[in-house]
Amino acid sequence: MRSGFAALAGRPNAGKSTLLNALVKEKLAIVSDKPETTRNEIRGVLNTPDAQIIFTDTPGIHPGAHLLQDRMNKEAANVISGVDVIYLITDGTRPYGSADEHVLNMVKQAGVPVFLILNKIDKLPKEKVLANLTSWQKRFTFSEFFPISALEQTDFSDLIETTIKYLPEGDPLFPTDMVSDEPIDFRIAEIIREKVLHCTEEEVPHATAVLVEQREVKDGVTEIRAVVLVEKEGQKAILIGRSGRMIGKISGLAQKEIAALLKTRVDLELYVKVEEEWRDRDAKISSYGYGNIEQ
Ligand SMILES: Nc1nc2c(ncn2[C@@H]2O[C@H](COP(=O)(O)OP(=O)(O)OP(=O)(O)O)[C@@H](O)[C@H]2O)c(=O)[nH]1
Ligand SMILES: [Mg+2]
Repeated sequence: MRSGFAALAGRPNAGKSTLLNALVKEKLAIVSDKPETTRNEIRGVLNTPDAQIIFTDTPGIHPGAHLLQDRMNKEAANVISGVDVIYLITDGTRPYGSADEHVLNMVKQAGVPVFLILNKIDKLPKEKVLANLTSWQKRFTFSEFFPISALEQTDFSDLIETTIKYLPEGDPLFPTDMVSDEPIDFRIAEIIREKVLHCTEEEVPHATAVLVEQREVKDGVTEIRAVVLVEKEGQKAILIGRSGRMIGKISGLAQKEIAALLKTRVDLELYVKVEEEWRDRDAKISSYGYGNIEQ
């Protein structure tokens, strides 16, 4: 029996969360086309007859102006420092840049085997895949290379079997019937935040936090009240939309997905509140559950 941790690291938008969900065959982490979607570590447990892999998704590594970004980077660094294998996930459609270099330098310091995962090959011609892998190969001695499509691929047995070989021998570290250790209210809040990310543009997605304030089951219906926080009145107006149309759309999309997660009917009440500069306030960031590492 082998068991251990594999971290998914990389620059924002590389497809880390998409890969985590594909590996455990369950949507544990929210996904969007906006960079800096994931804000904290998210674990997904995969059990095979002879191994347990604890995959850990991390926030995209990217220096930024807000304390929130600083804490997200620290969270990623902290995860990376304590695992058995690192997947460096890169967006194969984008050229190697300073963002990749930053990630690579961080990953090198961990001193554990690193797999280069070249993602989004569904959008790449074959010859580019090879050229891209060769260019990465020159920069670091990676233990393994995997060109993948986290979005379209369904069989990851090759990656999983190879990862197991790098894990130490030992008993499972988590219960074998558990896929996620994420608190349910956090998963609900993240689903709502994902719909905000999908429905809004520019600064609004980045300035949004979501907190579930109440959850109660009454006559088979889960009643949930959640607050959507933004930093400015203008952002609040965008989120509410004309005659409440935008928040209504977000609520409708979220409600469906939360109902599927909880397997009950759901009554979701959302309200929008301004919390000025929450992204630069330590206590606020912590209370929303982002970037778990304390300063
Ligand atoms: N075409 C294609 N798109 C992909 C693939 N994997 C992920 N994406 C898309 O890339 C975008 C970013 O995906 P995420 O999984 O949220 O990326 P991430 O690395 O977790 O991003 P952060 O949390 O912001 O660091 C989304 O629009 C995904 O649908 C892939 O294999 N092919
Ligand atoms: Mg992510």
